[in-house]
Amino acid sequence: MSILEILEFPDSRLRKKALPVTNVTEKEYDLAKQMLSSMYQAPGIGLAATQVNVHQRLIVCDVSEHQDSPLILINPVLKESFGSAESQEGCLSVPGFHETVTRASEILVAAIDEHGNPISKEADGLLAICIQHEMDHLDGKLFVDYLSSTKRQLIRKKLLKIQKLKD
Ligand code: K2U
Ligand code: ZN
Repeated sequence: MSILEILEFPDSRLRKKALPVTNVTEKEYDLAKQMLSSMYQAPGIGLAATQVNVHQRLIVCDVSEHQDSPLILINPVLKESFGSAESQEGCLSVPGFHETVTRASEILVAAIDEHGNPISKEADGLLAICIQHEMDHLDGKLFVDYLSSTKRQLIRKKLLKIQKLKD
């Protein structure tokens, strides 16, 4: 399974709003499997198609201890959210930075699974955070957008400097 390149902030392609998947085919399933391989290798517990420069509404998550409970959500829609939880978030597209973000503590998400079947998923804890984080990616939103503009600009400047050194 190939490892996909993950776009890094401030790449403007991370700001594109993903389009709904109109038909779930083998192509979408293969993409999801490649995203899961790339996520496990990073390592990470979530990944959105936007991050691998595919602008379709598809996310993957796996918060299990042994990385054996992959969740593929196509066209995810947040139906209900409850409570509030603060957590330290990072992002594979913003490597090396972690900041506190507040999100709903429990959610109910409607989506389509990799076989094209409608599903409804209740989540709390880290999975709820991960799904909300990934769904933000589909709308071109990053966790740094919850920070002050000063903090965001500082992270932007530092990442641009690191990226320039890699060139
Ligand atoms: O979207 C991504 O970049 C992957 C995110 C998913 C995530 C962010 C914040 C909170 C939960 C999930 C992470 O970078 S994956 C890295 C990671 C690994 C273990 C625990 C939390 C985050
Ligand atoms: Zn992220």
